[in-house]
Amino acid sequence: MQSFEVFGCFQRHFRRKRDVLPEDIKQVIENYSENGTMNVKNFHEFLRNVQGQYDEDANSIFEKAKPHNHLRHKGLDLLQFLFSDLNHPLSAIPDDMKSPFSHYYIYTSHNTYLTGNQFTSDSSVRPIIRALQKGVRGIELDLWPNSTNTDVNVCHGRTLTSSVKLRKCLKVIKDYAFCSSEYPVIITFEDHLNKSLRAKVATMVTHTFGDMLFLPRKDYKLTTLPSPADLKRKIGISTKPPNESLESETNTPQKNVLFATILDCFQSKDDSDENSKHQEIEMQGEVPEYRDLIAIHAVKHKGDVRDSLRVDPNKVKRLSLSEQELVEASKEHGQQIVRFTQGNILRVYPKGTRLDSSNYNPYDGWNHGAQMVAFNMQGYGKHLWLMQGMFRANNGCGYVKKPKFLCEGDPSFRPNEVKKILKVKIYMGEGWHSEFHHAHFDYCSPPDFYAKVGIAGYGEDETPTMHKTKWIEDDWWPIWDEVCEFPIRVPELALLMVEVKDNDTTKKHEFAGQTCLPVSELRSGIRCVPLYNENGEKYSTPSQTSYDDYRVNAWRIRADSENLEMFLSPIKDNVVFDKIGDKVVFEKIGGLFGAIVQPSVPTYMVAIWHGAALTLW
Ligand SMILES: [Ca+2]
Ligand SMILES: [Ca+2]
Ligand SMILES: [Ca+2]
Repeated sequence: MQSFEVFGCFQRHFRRKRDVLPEDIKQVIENYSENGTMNVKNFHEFLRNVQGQYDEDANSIFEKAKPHNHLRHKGLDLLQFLFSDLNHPLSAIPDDMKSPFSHYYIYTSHNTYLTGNQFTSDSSVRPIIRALQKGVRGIELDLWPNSTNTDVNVCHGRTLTSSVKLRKCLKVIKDYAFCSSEYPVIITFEDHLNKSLRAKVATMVTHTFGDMLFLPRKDYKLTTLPSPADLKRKIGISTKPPNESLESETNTPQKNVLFATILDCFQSKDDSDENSKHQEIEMQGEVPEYRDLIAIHAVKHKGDVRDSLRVDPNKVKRLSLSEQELVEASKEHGQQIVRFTQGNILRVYPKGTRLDSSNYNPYDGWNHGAQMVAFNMQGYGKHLWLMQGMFRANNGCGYVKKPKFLCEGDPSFRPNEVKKILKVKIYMGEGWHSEFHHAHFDYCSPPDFYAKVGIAGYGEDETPTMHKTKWIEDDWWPIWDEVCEFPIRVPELALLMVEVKDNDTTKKHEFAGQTCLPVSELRSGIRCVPLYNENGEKYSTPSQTSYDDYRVNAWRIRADSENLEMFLSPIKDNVVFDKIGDKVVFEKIGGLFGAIVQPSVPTYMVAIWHGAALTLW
């Protein structure tokens, strides 16, 4: 009863202000619609004059937009269109995919099988599925013998993480590899096996993937890498050839080792670089069927980094460096790293002390052409947002073409010359009111949102402090209407960062959504920018939830039984569901399913306008 009184109070004092709009948007509505409704002709003019979309088929976009517009049968609600997925901020023009593999950044995960931290969390196939669904193309599996030395497990060795069977991991990789991108998946093995288990891995891999495998030439001398287009729907293995791998002495990862020993192992060694001396003995002979599977040979970095970075004209290789080794090497040998990455593959991985699955600045690797900047995808925070932002480019296919100066050297490259001024006007925010409890942000009043806008990028492109808008007091529908400008020197590597927070005077400001967008793909015009939560999960749009979305949600649940309760709890009363094996089967028994599902998957959107005030490139 009391909560109703409070709710009433909110209704009286803080009415929804949908009729209040930024001036520019009011103008557009006035110029291109009649009472907010557009016909095809209005729509065509609007796309051309406001959005700068000259070549698009206005009729087909109009038709696609209309079904969401149930209330108006004749035209298109302009405001509704502005806030729809069809008005997304990125151009969908694909990169050239026919250059050698080394000319692309590859969306790469670190210890892909871990569900949480690097020390005590469970190993599972679920994070592998999730990574593949997000378009991740580099999957890492650490191979260890089981306790009886008869089978191969995947786990983070010498920690308290649980293990999962390699067989299961390979199976889900086969099933999900191309569910969101048809470009090749690279599995990197960190191999702690003996000879007989390697033979077993070879059989398992061949048996599971069959024709999907990208196999190297028999003489092991891959001199130029094929292109991602050449390898569509292929899976490649990259690891150290057996005689360069370590032979584990104890073979079994010890789960009950003392904390001190574990800590020691983290500090002295990182996980893909097996330099732990007592573990290393020479390989006795080799397993040709295992070696034959390795598409890209990995080499171990030891000693002088200049030796590791030496380019062998007769053989392409993959080198792994920890984030610290990379930073250290780039101080003196930046140019050599760039030269190495023009024809070879460099993988960078998080330092071993990141037990909490945090990440590092991906630009340390990208600026030097490192293709595989491996991240803890189950992590969170700004660095992960940048990674996710970078791979929104190129239709999210998991490969992004590196800039020319990194691929082949470009004598005309001037890192200090401003090539473009990006002008961003941030208009308004929308969507929080329907998803959050009225007291979520502030206990006694509506939230006070502000937005932060900035650039992450090469060298000086990085904005030292983000532009912060004024905060709009007590309003679920903030209108900021503020302009900021960013000079950009290397647009190919720049990311536009947007973050929304609730301003508070007494405590830490609450997070309310974020996104990062590749500047080179930004479309001009008034655009709808979907925001993501702290883990980078996307929110979907309530008004557009259809029966298909409902099935997609069900499928997500199947892939993610961990979150089963979270998803199911709000919909339990209206659907019948059943669990058969890993599958959850739904049956709708009444009610509008979309509306019921939606509270657990909110939408936050910010409309922005941007345009290049000055384009010099
Ligand atoms: Ca607050
Ligand atoms: Ca407030
Ligand atoms: Ca507040």
